Amino acid sequence: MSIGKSSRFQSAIALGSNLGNSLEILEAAIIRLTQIPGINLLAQSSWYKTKAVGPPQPDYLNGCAILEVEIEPQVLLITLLQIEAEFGRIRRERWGARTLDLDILLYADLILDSSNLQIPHPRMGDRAFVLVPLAEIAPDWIEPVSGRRIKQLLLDVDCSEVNPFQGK
Ligand code: PH2
Ligand code: MG
Ligand code: MG
Repeated sequence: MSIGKSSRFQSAIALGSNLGNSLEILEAAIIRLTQIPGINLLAQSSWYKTKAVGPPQPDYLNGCAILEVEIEPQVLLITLLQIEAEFGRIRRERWGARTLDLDILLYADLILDSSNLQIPHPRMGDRAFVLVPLAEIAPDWIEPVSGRRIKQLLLDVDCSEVNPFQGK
């Protein structure tokens, strides 16, 4: 796959928050993404309340979005990190609580393994908090490492701790 200047690709991203007013933060982050030149929002999942995976910490709100991007993966990563910082994210322990986490899950059918960025996200296939919202908006996207559709990957994870978010 070549990434020419005027090319457009679809990228799937995961959003998560478990510190502060997570709903407000996530909805503001979506709006912020739409303001970035070279990013268009194509689809947004609903929000899910999910039990934290990793060290003990509060439940998360999670969701996914499909972006149409005219920027390369490394530029998209920098953009997402900047937005996380704008929302007050401080990086402490790995997998610890955070106001905003924006992860690149998929970028077209690209497989990328660089020191600071792996695409597809290496743990997406194990994570119900990613697959449930992603299956809502992109069930037929083929994860290029496994060659399996998102809706197929979803069959192999336990979704019991990923619940539609009710409260507003
Ligand atoms: N993110 C993590 C670690 N654990 N657990 C849930 N439920 N949701 C997350 O977004 C999440 C997590 C690291 O990024
Ligand atoms: Mg993450
Ligand atoms: Mg992250």
